[in-house]
Amino acid sequence: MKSAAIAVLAAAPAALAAVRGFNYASQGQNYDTFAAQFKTAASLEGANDFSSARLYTMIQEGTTNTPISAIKAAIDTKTTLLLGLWASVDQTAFNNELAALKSAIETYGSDFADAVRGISVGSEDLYRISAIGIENESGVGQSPSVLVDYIGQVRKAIQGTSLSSKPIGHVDTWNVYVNESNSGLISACDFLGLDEYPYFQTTDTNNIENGGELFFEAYDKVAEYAGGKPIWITEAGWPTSGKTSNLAIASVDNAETFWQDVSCELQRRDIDFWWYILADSGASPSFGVSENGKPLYDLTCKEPSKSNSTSTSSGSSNSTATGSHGSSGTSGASTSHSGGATATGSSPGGTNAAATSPGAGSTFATATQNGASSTSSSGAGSTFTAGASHMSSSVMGAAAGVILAFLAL
Ligand SMILES: *[C@@H]1O[C@H](CO)[C@@H](O)[C@H](O)[C@H]1NC(C)=O
Ligand SMILES: *[C@@H]1O[C@H](CO)[C@@H](O)[C@H](O)[C@H]1NC(C)=O
Ligand SMILES: *[C@@H]1O[C@H](CO)[C@@H](O)[C@H](O)[C@H]1NC(C)=O
Ligand SMILES: CC(=O)N[C@H]1CO[C@H](CO)[C@@H](O)[C@@H]1O
Repeated sequence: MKSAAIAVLAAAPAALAAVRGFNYASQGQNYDTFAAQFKTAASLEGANDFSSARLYTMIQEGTTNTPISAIKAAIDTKTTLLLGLWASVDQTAFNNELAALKSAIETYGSDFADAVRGISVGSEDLYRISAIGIENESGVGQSPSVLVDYIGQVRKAIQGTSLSSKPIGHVDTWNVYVNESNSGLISACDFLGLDEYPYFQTTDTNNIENGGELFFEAYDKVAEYAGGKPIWITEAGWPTSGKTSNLAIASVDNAETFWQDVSCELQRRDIDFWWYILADSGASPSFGVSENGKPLYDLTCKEPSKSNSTSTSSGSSNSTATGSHGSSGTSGASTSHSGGATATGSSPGGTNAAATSPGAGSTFATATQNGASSTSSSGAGSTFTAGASHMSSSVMGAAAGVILAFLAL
């Protein structure tokens, strides 16, 4: 049955133009701040219609299971949504995610359905239980079998509703998808969400000149395991400031290069993606493409010329030049951006305070660096995970280490 649904989805890609946008945390956010950011993103100078929003939770911060106000803000600003249900706590917490989903369906009806691009169950849960994730103390994750069960619960929850035809998937790092133990999870998904940050691939040749190459190499590896299912880029970005990460230097120039090599290439390939991130002022490393509603660098896509690395769809001429084609198992996910946000604003190692971005009239959740990530490893790039706002800090307390707290949810 599911394969029939997938076949339908696969048969109609032309009808669905790819969407693009940014990731949005839940912390410190309300209707007004979401709406302001969505408007900023959609009209950001140089950017071509970044009017989609990826969320990490269905639940409005500070409530048990009230739908996140981003939904109404998205409907009112004609923003599309990649919904997220946080899946790394337990069934009781997941029931609240489901309750918020059902409540949003009842409350917003077809307007909601029109806005929804897809539904993601979990975010980097399997990275956090992978060998590298454990080694890097990336926090509490979830097993593939529970994720598959949760996906089934979401399928059941949307059955017979306005959302019944929406694709359901999962978000994780590339090394997770190439791990055979997770093949059941892939089978359960309609799409695979990929978070991929060459900046954090510290055991690879991750200088900016090779950034696009590493990015699409990870994409191609996941494609080998995806069984033809769509791969959406759920997080990618390069910091404008922050520490050097192996050969990766955080700078405005390099962020601009990565934007040209990756964001613009994703646009040319018509792949759905949600960039990390609209604004990130005060975080280190800081991934924001804008501040106070203004781009930090030129977001206009040029003809590919700066670098040859991403101008072909795969196997570019430089693809084997870096020696970074190690076994995929050894270069796994690296830094974890754990958004171990807690309701009290005490995420591990950092503050969760959302910052009001001066001038923009918008509140952007800040990303908080939780610790040194200089030891972060290779591979799939970082994992930006988002802690559920209802998590106790002890639950998320394990998410120390390498980690940016993104307060995503
Ligand atoms: C492969 O995936 C399983 C299940 O998610 C996990 O327990 C295991 O640690 C992973 N292997 C590696 C090398 O990360
Ligand atoms: C791109 O390719 C051209 C021609 O092969 C070469 O001269 C140039 O150095 C390359 N640029 C980069 C950045 O690799
Ligand atoms: C591609 O390889 C050429 C030489 O083979 C090199 O000059 C160029 O810098 C490389 N480009 C990238 C993006 O690595
Ligand atoms: C901080 C930390 O433990 N980093 C480790 C993350 O995982 C990679 C890959 O196993 C190690 O090389 C890092 O040392």
